[in-house]
Amino acid sequence: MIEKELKKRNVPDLFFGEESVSVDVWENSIKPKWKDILLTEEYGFFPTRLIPTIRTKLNAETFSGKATWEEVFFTFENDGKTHEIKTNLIYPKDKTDLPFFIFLNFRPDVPDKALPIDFILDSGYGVFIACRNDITEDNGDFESGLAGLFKREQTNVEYGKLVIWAYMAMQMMDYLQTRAEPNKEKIGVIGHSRLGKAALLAGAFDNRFSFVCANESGCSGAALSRKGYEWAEKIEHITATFPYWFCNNYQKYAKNEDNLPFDQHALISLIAPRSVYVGGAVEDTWADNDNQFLSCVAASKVWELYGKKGIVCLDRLPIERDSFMDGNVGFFLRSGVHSLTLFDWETYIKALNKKFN
Ligand code: GTR
Repeated sequence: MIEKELKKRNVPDLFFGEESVSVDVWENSIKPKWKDILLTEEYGFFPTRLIPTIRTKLNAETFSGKATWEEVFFTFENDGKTHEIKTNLIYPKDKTDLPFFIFLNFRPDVPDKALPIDFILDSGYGVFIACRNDITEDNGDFESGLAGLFKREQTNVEYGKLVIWAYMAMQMMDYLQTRAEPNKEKIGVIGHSRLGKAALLAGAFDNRFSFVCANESGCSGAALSRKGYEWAEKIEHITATFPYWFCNNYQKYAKNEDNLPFDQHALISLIAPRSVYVGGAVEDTWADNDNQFLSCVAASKVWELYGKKGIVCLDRLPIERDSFMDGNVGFFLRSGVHSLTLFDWETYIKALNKKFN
């Protein structure tokens, strides 16, 4: 049944029609092509990697004495302009070898009332948080914030804001490499919705992320764009409301999905053979859960190429409370609405504990 559903979408073949592809051919020839297509047609190219100056400040508040909380300030300088971003590093006290989340968050608050920090710390995970608007404002202004440091040419392939958020996640990854607390093989990235799209982008373009949690990332995130339901978000909606998340070329595909030279399974496939977990909520129909799931299914063949399991699921479209989290590509569909909840964190951490055991 899943095959039939996928056939209806007629998404481009990840191997460009080649029958027997080796890991070497995938990594050295096919994967770079997909990267180029996705950046050219959808997200825009990443700007130059800057080397920030970093200072840290130990915070007195320590989450009931069980955690260390440091504020980490990244100062970026380019072309005579500077921008400072405050991030928050919170981890179980006096511990090393920790798995870590780089978390792209909507809000700057610490503690953030929507973040189950106790649960994360008690599970033995560290979290390194940056707020989207501190990185670069979530609007069409490319003159301020991190986006404002680069000379943005007026071309159709210049980065949108999703790329800038992903860029910051990579910078945070650079910094975590210099720290003793994280286990460098166990650092991943998590984001919800638009920041789930950015998390996928970061994981797809930086192999150091050992996992990606893309919560309800939907249109232009995990969800296939072809044959979206009438009630779900489509390229025509997202490019009208949030044109600045993408490069200009993406506009060409509004109401024109069938002519996309890619689909979102290509983005997911770039994460192979690492782990990617896609979360959906049954009432979040705007994010098109069937198409998020089918994208995971379509991407899975790249994991198989590495001799690894992609998604392990039933042969049907997902229903409420499904949890297909045993493979390296995971998908679950919880009850409720669009949000990053305690249940979501529990589900990701359970899968990660199994992966890392
Ligand atoms: C919506 C947008 C979605 C999703 C969401 C969010 O309005 O259409 O693609 O990203 O915002 O980020 O909360």
